[in-house]
Amino acid sequence: MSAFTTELHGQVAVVTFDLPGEPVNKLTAAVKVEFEALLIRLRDDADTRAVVLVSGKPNTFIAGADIEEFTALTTQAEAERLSFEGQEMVSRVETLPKPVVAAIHGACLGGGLELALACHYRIATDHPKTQLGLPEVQLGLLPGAGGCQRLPRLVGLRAALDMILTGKSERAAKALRLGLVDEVVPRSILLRTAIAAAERLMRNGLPRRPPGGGLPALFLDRTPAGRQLVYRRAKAQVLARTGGHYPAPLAALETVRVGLEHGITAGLAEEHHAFGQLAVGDVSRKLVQVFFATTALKKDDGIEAGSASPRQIRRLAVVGAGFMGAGIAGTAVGNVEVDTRLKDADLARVGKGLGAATAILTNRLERRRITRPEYERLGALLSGSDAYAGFGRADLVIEAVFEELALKRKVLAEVEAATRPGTIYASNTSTIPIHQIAAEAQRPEQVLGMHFFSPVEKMPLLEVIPTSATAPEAIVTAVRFGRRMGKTVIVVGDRPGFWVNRILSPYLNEAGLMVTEGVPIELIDRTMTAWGFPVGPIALLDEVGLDVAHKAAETMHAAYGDRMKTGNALDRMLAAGRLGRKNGRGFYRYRDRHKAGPDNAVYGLLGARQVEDANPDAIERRLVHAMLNEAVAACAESVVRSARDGDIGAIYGIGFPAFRGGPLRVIDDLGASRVASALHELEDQYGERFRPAPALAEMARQGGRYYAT
Ligand code: 3H9
Repeated sequence: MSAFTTELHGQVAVVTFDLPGEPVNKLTAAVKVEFEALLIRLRDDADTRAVVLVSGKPNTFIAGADIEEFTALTTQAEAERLSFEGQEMVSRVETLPKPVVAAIHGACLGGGLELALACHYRIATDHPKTQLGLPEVQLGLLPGAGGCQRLPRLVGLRAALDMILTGKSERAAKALRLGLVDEVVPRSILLRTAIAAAERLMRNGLPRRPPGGGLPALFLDRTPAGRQLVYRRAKAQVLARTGGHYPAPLAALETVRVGLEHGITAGLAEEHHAFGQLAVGDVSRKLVQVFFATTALKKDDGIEAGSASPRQIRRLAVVGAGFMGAGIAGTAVGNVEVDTRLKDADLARVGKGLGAATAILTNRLERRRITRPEYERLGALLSGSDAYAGFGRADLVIEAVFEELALKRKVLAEVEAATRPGTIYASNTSTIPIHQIAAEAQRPEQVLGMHFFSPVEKMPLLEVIPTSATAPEAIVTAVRFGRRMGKTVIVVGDRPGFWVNRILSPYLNEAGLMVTEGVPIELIDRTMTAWGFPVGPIALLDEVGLDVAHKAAETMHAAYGDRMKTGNALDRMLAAGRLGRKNGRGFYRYRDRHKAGPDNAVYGLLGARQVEDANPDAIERRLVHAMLNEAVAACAESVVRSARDGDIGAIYGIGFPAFRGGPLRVIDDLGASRVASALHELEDQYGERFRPAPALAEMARQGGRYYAT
């Protein structure tokens, strides 16, 4: 079946791209062949004087090259050829002797945007689903179909680098401001406007565009010295952001540079060469696996497919208006547009919570993500109370009160009394097992956990935790609701700490122990950020709050015994009134809530003397292996349903370096026996907490792996 259909409107051929049997349009090898043949026909057809390219899919223009084809690439030469052929196809659009107009509605990404860039005119709809971007670096690649060449020429060097090096996409309004599209229209008139534009170009010739980038571009984009400055700054920013672990943005920067300094032919050659190298590299392989795992999770409801249907959530209630509760309320209102009631014990707290929830919307308004009328409309969905007024109408209640079992049980009982029998109750606990919270519940089948991460509006993960009594309908409802909040959702087992905090606990404990041994705080953090974590473990403790971390550590110790025993670092820090960033005193010093260097007074407080010759390799080995070992133990207890869920949970929940693919991929890459023998050595040196989990020893014996490939 054909991917393209053509219909003549006067002398304008409207080409509709609708890849049969696929949810999105993508540029597969077969599509490229068909499209090139179509271009020749259009060129030779005397009745056609202009072309409009439009998509037949509901929410995608073109999602880019077919990422699945990348997984079949085995050699650099093959990958180079794929990019070269993409460049050729796109060039044929640009050099078609008839104007081509791209009529863009929905995602216009990667190769899709590169194709649109080669068209002679671009019109986009003002719909939020319309996003234009070059996300290739997020897959460890660079735009390989001419995007590194055409984008800077169209929008200016700085704006192009901002898009290419981060992979972020832009909505239509911003795209118009950048000069990336020529017009923005409502969806209802997209086709009509595109045909009119094609007729105009047919009559008047191609538009002349001023070079992009505005006034500052006069120096920065259009003089060699200015551009050198931009390249240098961009490189420094990339290195600061990626720690040098991701080769793609640097290769993209070099490709853009070659293209602008030595001409488009040299640029295209550099582009397909670099694409070839990156596509068969380990980082890209890992990031592509992460992409497919994330996509698969979008369809996984955590229950046997079809065994229950999600309930509609028209009203949400959140108990606890602290930082987490307010974050949940603000994100739910902003993303799901659901009527939300925030409750706390007194009106002062409720007011503060409503303020914090509204700040999430204000931030979106300021960043022009929403309009003023949308802001007003969303704000009106938020309300607050110091009683359970209105809970009788809630479909879902999320509890986000202090992490204390007795309090959580009390709130559950109060909510059950104030709600209808069908209301789902979710606890946002970070460590306490849900079955303990639900032990006295009247309707245990409606109770589960929804563990959000802080700050809620930014962190991409949600753990949904059913108990053995939770009804499948409640599970699928919570999963779907979390997804509508914009989260990647994993359904995890009801064990203390669930998945993310379970594997984080021994890692943080070990870091705390190191400080009591006198290992420099900054060295510990620097070692782990160099390994690829976004923040080091000690800085993370300060961020989380030492009181919160201490509470969680106690729960974990009680549940798992000495393996999770904490040193006395947190006790002593708390006794000295140090709560971390929130009160400006933690392992680090803070000035105006900004980190201002490690606090050397901490060593005295912990009775430690700073070690002069601490070895980063040893630090890394201890910390990484503590986490890997716990990941194996938790997997063996079926805390996660698959290695995929475990790795995605670690990447999105704690920022485990994505280029390593997740802790379970790391174990596969190193080999279970190597991990086990490193743990044996650590056990000899530091004690039983490093004893390899029985499941790891078993894997080591059998040569077991988590993934087949
Ligand atoms: C590129 O273009 C390189 C060029 O520079 C070089 C050329 C030479 N390929 O996410 P969804 C599948 S690199 C293959 O659930 P949504 C997806 O796996 C590419 N498959 O929908 C899923 O499959 P299934 C740069 C793709 O509405 C189904 O479509 N482009 C691709 O939530 C539905 O996806 C990107 O990185 C693809 N390109 O979101 C964009 N795209 O149903 C990647 C989607 O079998 N894609 N699929 O599980 C996205 O960001 C989102 O999918 C999109 C839709 C926003 C488009």
